[in-house]
Amino acid sequence: MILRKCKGCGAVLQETDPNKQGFIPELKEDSAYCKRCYRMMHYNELPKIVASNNDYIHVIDDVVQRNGLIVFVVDIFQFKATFNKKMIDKLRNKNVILVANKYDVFPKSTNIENIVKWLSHECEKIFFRVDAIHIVSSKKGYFIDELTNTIDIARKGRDVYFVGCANVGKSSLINALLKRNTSIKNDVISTSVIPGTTLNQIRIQFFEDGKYLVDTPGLINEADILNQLFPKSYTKILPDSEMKPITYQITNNNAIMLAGLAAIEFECDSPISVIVYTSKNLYIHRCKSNRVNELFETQLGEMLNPPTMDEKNNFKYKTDDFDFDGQNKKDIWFSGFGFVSVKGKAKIKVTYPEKTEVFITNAIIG
Ligand SMILES: Nc1nc2c(ncn2[C@@H]2O[C@H](COP(=O)(O)OP(=O)(O)OP(=O)(O)O)[C@@H](O)[C@H]2O)c(=O)[nH]1
Ligand SMILES: [Mg+2]
Repeated sequence: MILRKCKGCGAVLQETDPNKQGFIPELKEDSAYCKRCYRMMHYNELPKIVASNNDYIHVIDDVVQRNGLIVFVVDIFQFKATFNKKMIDKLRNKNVILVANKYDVFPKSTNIENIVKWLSHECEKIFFRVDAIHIVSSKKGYFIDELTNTIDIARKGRDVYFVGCANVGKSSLINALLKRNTSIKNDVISTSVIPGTTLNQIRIQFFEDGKYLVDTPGLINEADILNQLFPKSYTKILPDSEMKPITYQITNNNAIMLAGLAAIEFECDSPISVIVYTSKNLYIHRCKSNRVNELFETQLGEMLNPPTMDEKNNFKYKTDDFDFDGQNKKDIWFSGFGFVSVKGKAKIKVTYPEKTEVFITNAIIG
């Protein structure tokens, strides 16, 4: 018996168990999509069955053993979380093109050359060798031709595998490549805002020599804020269009709260400049540092939302202290909900959800 796979998620089609991957009520010779993918594509339904890290490990181990070109996709808005150490460890010593997707959410004024240099430096810092770096937007189709050219040169007659954390836009990128380079007009692979949409390898014959583009399930990042929220809050977290950075002149004992997700408190001798890069749907509140605890206690789920009332019970916070010497502009990255750029000398206390992470880098912009 030939196993037929769903074109949208890669699961093996089956007509016996509606609660398992690949279910289709009636399996026919020409069945292409499982019920889950059909409903995602035609009714914008969110998937209830999602990939686990077992699916990811099973597939990634197979991919790295093959002699293919690897396109390692990261989400530029969540760069530090998706430039993930576990992923990188799998990809060392392979032919890798690093692709930073979702460029459309960055302000139009952003200098792309500087971002490429910054990404290149981040790779060098951890001795991660890549053959090329590209910045793209799968959603808007930005720089897809440039990536196509690099893939054509670098693949040297081999298949091309798209790997990366869940939700970075691997499937969207393959859809964009197909729409740009073939007569296909609609998405072939299912995509959604829920991490774990792609369930198994999806192989699409693409090149003239018969070789394939291969999509894979993403590594679910346990520190991602999305894991602690319900999908209805995602629209407040994930920018769906260009971010509008907000600049603050911060004086001693000022604080900035990123809804109820984080608070950043500043101690500084002279005023410093702080720019907040988040979804424009996320409520940003500036206050005195001595009000932060009270606001967390009284306003969580109300003014400070997300988390909503339903979500806030899962939230526990931790704090980290940082000493910025004022030499270079620095970014404070939160796992999944944005970054804050700080120019100036300051002691900084960051309060954020316990299960997430905070990273400091030199500023990505400017
Ligand atoms: N703003 C923006 N959103 C994007 C872009 N590419 C993908 N997305 C969105 O990001 C979400 C995840 O996209 P997918 O293509 O499903 O991501 P994936 O990496 O295949 O995810 P998994 O299959 O879960 O591993 C979807 O809501 C997409 O619409 C982009 O270039 N810009
Ligand atoms: Mg996918």
